[in-house]
Parts: sequence; C-alpha cells; structure tokens
Amino acid sequence: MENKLTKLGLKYIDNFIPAKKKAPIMKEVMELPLKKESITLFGKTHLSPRLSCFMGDKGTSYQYSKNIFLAHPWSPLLLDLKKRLNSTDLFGLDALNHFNSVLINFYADGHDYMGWHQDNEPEIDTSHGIASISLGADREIKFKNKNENIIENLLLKDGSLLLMNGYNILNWKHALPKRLKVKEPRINLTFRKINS
Ligand SMILES: O=C(O)CCC(=O)C(=O)O
Repeated sequence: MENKLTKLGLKYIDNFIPAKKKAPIMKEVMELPLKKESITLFGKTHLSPRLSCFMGDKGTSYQYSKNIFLAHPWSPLLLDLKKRLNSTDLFGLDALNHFNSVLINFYADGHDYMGWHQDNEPEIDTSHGIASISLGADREIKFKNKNENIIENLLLKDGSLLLMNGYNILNWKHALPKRLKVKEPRINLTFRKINS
C-alpha cells in the first residue's frame, strides 16, 4: 500500500476527522447552496453528476468549463478545517497556509460520480498540492497515468484525508466512478490554493 501511494504521489490518512465532528460538518455542508454545475464538453452542455459549492477567502474565484464561481464565504466548521490543514506542513514543502479555498462535492448515492479529469486549471497552484477529505459512504477513487497504461484504485473511507502532491496532479488523472450498490451520501472537501 505504502509503495503504491508513493508511486502515485499520494498520502492517505484514515480517521483524520474525529467521529464526533462528522455529523456536524455534514449538516453544515447540507445547508450550503449546493448546485449542479453546467459542463460543456465537445460542444454539448450537461449538468454535472453531483452537487457542488466553491468556498474560499474573499476575492478567490474558480473557472470550470466556461463557468466562473465566486467563492462563497467560509462556513464555521469548514473554516476550522482550513485552519487545521494550514497549520501543518502537510507536503514537506516547508510552507504553511497553503489553502485558501475548498471545492465541496456532494454525491447523493452511488449513481453520482466524477469522470476522468485533472485538477490543473490555470488558477490552481499545483506546486502546493491538494488536500481531499471524505465523509459519508466509502467510495473508490481511480488514478490513470497520463503517459503509461497504468490505472490504480484507492478506497476513500469516511473521515479520511488524501493528499495529492504536485507530481500527482500533473501526471495522473483521477475519477470517482459510479457504484450502484452504494445507497448512502458522500461529501468530498477538496482544499486547494487558488491564485486569483
Ligand atoms: O470526490 C472525490 O473524491 C473527488 C473530487 C475531485 O476529483 C475533484 O473535486 O476534483
């Protein structure tokens, strides 16, 4: 497991979110204005197969598939999480205060998913890495190497933290496939540094 994570440029930490904090964070997220984004691919516009909300420091914004999302102000528990992540040198880069925003994704059940993509939009500062927190249903994430024919899977458990470093972001695509047997919801909080 450890070798696989190193090869992928990942670190995985189980039980990052204490059990008593999970329900309050999920409740806070459910009160946010979560929306389906409209995505234009090959000239066709679709609604995204999950709900999302972009939250961040004043002035941060995020462009995705021709839409610009202005940051929703921080909600109390997500601000606490940002502070917790920012107080540790998570990526060994000798730098704190990496993160100024979070993309919140809500998957109602295993029908909701995310297709293959790379988090390499120009405003994302890839050198700082991404911290991705999972709450709710356990779901599998897949990583596909951009240059070699390699696909790897990883189970993202309730309460876990996944760190994706700059090498991972630039060299691997990722996807969260449908899992029709999963009946419970899942929330994903993807903390990033955005250069607006
Ligand atoms: O839900 C997940 O774990 C993946 C989310 C993701 O890939 C993204 O927000 O870019």
